[in-house]
Amino acid sequence: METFGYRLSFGPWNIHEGADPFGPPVRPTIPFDDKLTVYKRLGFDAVQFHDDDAVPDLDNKTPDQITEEARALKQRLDDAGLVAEFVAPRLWEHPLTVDGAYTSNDPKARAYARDRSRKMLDIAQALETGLVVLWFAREGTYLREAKDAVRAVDLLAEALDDMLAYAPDIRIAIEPKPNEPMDLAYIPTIGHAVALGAKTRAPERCGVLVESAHAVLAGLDPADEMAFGLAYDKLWSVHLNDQNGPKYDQDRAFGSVNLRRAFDQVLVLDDNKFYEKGVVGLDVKALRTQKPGVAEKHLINSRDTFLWLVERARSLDRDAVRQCIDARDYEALDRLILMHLMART
Ligand code: 3MF
Ligand code: MG
Repeated sequence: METFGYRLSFGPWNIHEGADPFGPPVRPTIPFDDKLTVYKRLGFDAVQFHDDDAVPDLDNKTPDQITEEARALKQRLDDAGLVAEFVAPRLWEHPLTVDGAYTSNDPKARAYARDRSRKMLDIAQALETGLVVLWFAREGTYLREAKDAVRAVDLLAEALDDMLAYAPDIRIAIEPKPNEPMDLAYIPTIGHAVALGAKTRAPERCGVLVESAHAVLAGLDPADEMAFGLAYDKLWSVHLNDQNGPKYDQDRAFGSVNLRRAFDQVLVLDDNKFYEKGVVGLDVKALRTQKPGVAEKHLINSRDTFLWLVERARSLDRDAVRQCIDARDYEALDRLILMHLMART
């Protein structure tokens, strides 16, 4: 498959059972080992992990056990010709994290978050990936008065500092999201994420991951969020997907809601040589209606849409674009882009 120099990844959570807040699973669980066989078959090179995707039940394991299991997984990835793109701590399911992890008002919860993050870093090191991702999940509130929002930023910076000191070779990419599961999150946009990194002991090792749907939920354009990260040389990963309006996080197949918005993301990534900088992750979920046995199509479709849009970006007539811009004829530019996307001349 022609991938135009890009490496592609997804996480095991992107093959899932289809449960939602109002209904149970609609597809059987696929064992992790079976999921691993999907990657190469569909042309993907890299796996994104939560810490407990890599080492299940890690809260009940010793550091030695965790490292041993992660090393065994590294061997299986090698055998399958795969690499780990990143590891992320799952800090939103344990009873102690009910009111947040790093920003919880409860010092016991904050200690748990620190220890769990260190275990996550041990796993990242055993899997030999230099990148970890922080999606802050419950680091926010339902009530503004329930937590101190100034202190929360300091607590987040302290948590980052602890990870940066514990693992001196690791880079951290913050994946912002404005809401869900919390009403309001403390680090809602790429600007906030870049600024938080700057507050740490090692800003050069702090970057960002843009998820398309999260930008749309924030009322922002995903391509501009990527552009902001690129301008600071901080865009280290992306979660491409799509999102119909500012509703719940839908993780729709890339380009399936707004093809032009998808094209604009590919354009900014490709024009800025993202293929030399990071892996393209697809954080997409199958529609709940999808039957077992055909529940990989969201990955295939997202992959193909991404690659076709790379082709569309590279074949765009840049002289014609320039002429429209020079003439300030944006109506003509609008038409040019739509005709190009529809492959009409
Ligand atoms: C939530 C997400 C997460 C993160 C993942 C890795 C479950 O909206 O997008 O996916 O991407 O936790 O950090
Ligand atoms: Mg994501």
